[in-house]
Amino acid sequence: MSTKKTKAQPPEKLTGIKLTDIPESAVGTKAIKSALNHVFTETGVGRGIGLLKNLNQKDGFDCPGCAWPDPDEKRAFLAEYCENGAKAVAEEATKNKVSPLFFATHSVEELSELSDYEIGKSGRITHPMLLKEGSSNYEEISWKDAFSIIGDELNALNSPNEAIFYTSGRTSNEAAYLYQLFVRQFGTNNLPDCSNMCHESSGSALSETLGIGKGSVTLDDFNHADLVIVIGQNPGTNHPRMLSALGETKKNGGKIITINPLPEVGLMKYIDPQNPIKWLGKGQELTDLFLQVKINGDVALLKIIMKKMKEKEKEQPNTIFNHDFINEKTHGFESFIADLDNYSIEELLPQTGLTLPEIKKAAELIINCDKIITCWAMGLTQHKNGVDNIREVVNLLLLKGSIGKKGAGTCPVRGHSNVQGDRTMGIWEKPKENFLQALEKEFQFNAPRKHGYDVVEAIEAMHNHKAKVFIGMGGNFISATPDTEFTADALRNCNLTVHVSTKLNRSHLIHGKRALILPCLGRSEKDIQSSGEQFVTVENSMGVVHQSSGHLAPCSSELLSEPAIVAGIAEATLKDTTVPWSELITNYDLIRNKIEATINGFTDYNKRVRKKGGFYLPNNARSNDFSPTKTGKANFSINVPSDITLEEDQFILMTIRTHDQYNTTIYGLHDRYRGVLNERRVIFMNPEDMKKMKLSKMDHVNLISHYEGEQRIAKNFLVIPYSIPKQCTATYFPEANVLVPIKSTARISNTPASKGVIISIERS
Ligand SMILES: Nc1nc2c(c(=O)[nH]1)N[C@H]1C(S)=C(S)[C@@H](COP(=O)(O)OP(=O)(O)OC[C@H]3O[C@@H](n4cnc5c(=O)[nH]c(N)nc54)[C@H](O)[C@@H]3O)O[C@H]1N2
Ligand SMILES: Nc1nc2c(c(=O)[nH]1)N[C@H]1C(S)=C(S)[C@@H](COP(=O)(O)OP(=O)(O)OC[C@H]3O[C@@H](n4cnc5c(=O)[nH]c(N)nc54)[C@H](O)[C@@H]3O)O[C@H]1N2
Ligand SMILES: [Mo]
Repeated sequence: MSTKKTKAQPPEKLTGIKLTDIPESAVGTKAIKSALNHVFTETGVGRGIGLLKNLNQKDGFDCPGCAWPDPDEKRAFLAEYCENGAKAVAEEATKNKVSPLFFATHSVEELSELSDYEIGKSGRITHPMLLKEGSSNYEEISWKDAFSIIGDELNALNSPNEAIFYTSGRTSNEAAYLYQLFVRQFGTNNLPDCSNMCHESSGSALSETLGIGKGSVTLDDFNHADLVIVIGQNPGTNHPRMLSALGETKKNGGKIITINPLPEVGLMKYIDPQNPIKWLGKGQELTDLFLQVKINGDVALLKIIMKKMKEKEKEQPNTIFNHDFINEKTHGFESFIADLDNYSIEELLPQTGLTLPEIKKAAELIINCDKIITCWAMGLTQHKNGVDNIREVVNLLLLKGSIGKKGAGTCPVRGHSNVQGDRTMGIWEKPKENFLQALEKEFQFNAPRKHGYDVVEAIEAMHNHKAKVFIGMGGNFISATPDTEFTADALRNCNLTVHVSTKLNRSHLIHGKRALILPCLGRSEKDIQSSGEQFVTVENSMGVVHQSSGHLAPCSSELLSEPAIVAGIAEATLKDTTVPWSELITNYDLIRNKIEATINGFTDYNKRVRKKGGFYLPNNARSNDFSPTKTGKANFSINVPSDITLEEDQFILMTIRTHDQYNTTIYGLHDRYRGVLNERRVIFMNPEDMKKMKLSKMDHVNLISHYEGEQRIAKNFLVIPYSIPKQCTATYFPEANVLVPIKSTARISNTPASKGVIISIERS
């Protein structure tokens, strides 16, 4: 018996780095080779081909890789996948199994010594498992007993608000809907989700300014745009299928501006994966203008651009701004435009790290275009002023009237494949009143009104012993969240930690007094219930709801579907519930009927979702209607540039993804597009900064973060000289999460500022 603390952070050991040239373009044959390699090694050739054939086809399953939409019409056989999508499905369809025998022969302590890569490669979990109090190994448990443990622990709490119900973004609409319904019938809104760490800043900014927390564009808009601005996003790695859309923009004469501290390979040049003839060539140039902005210099940059536009408008009145749109559709123009005078270019310019002529070029491009799309991801959201970043993007679009028309609008590119759908289904700690009323009417109960905890608040509550049970519907909480050691202590304080998972991950090893692992079916697997084979539904980044059905045999006969697991927990917990949980599981059409009855936009859900390609949800911003905002109009807003000040020897650190990981799932140890192979513990630095610090390539360093007098340390990283602005650095998460202070979050959205960590660097 052991109660030793398990390791919350990945090992500090280095793995044997190899540096290579940075490739000139993204995708192409190398990507296809890498994809097939991952698929066939993990799954075997037969299962592998079956997998790829069905990926993102209209009658196949939705790629769990990202939320980028599929073309509405043409879909090429074996083509609507990308290298990283293929890796994602290979990871799930692996032949490796984590069985009860595996757990009997590996203690939690021993497993926690492994790297995240090794933990993930152990394979798929095959049976429900229990870690008893004081025990060193997980043991097999029946589903029935697992559900009663959860029910008993939940019912023993002093208040429902002492339980946390986390969701990651792969959960289907059906499972998410049942989950939030169960949680609200239990009596709390403690429904934090991965969105809190992801696009929460986008949701906050867009709801306030445009009246909908989602993006406004469709895939077809990329065919019609004059200009696409890609800011704070690395699609070459994280949304490779987006490169095809950008390729279409270019083909139709549109331009692309990229704003990023790093010259990310995919954005510079790419080779169309769907056009084998082009694989032989050098690839297509994507970016017309690259602005290598300093980390968190975006508001300053956008303000300079808009000041330049304002100057031009003064010179040539009524030619630059879209006054018809501004007058008819917006609110707050006068005060916004006046506020621009509060900043001088001289004061803003150093924050951007750019030259004025470069920025003028961007302003000119913008001035000359009417149909502008702006795409963004974590480079904007995960900053203290993350909400400001996005509202400033909206200001720019509003000045040009570039929203609610073809070829123009907002495009927050989502991460997890159903993270947007989960929100639509009510996974939110701050539910809207009309949604709760609809639930109450349909299910005859009193829904709680008090707002629940978001991710950061949930961690703090567990740390303060205010929350005692943690349930995770997917995800990897310990490795995804900030301030690793603080969060680990928070989880260790719990009476019970439960994870509904496909694969083993570190969150199973950083546990409460007791812990449960509940293994579920993955997206690629057949889901058979008493009425027959089921499909689930998901919503992509552009608001299209469609089917997803797996074709592979489940990796173990013991697995339950996520909806069935929720129903099991609900029945074991709720004494008198008005929901026929078991019956709803027999046929998911019944769940969809309930969704239709309570959520807007799902009329004829079961019929419409059976049409190939699915259907679009209503989107007011897309329809040029901003009435849902507080003013009834699209709102200009006043935003502040970065307030980060660095001391002489300090740097700003962004924690980003390699080309070989999916969030906390580490597919491999390479970051091919940045020329780093077989090592994750690296820090990218500007060569001049290195000189100043007397650091050489491959020197070993420790990273120390500084926040309100507190210090946090991550040890043993290798210095890599890279094209990055001065005083800016980059490394990977989850290794660097230990440096992100729990209290360092974005205003309004409370998203951890994991792209804006202040660090110093010391030799190790
Ligand atoms: N293969 C793969 N695909 C994924 C994921 C994955 O891990 N692997 N994760 C999924 C998820 S959940 C998400 S949310 C998305 C994430 O997709 P991204 O947001 O593209 O992912 P990050 O690696 O966090 O990259 C952030 C980008 O923003 C830039 N950046 C950082 N700070 C700033 C800044 O201050 N200003 C500007 N202008 N740029 C900045 C970085 O240089 C980097 O290019 O991808 C999804 N898709
Ligand atoms: N420092 C730093 N931290 C970050 C970020 C960053 O950029 N920097 N990014 C943040 C972002 S954008 C996000 S979205 C979060 C991600 O946070 P999470 O969503 O919590 O993390 P993931 O790594 O995506 O979760 C992976 C786990 O999900 C489980 N899983 C996979 N598929 C399924 C399934 O179909 N069903 C179920 N039940 N489980 C499944 C597997 O067990 C796997 O180990 O991390 C955030 N953390
Ligand atoms: Mo995300």
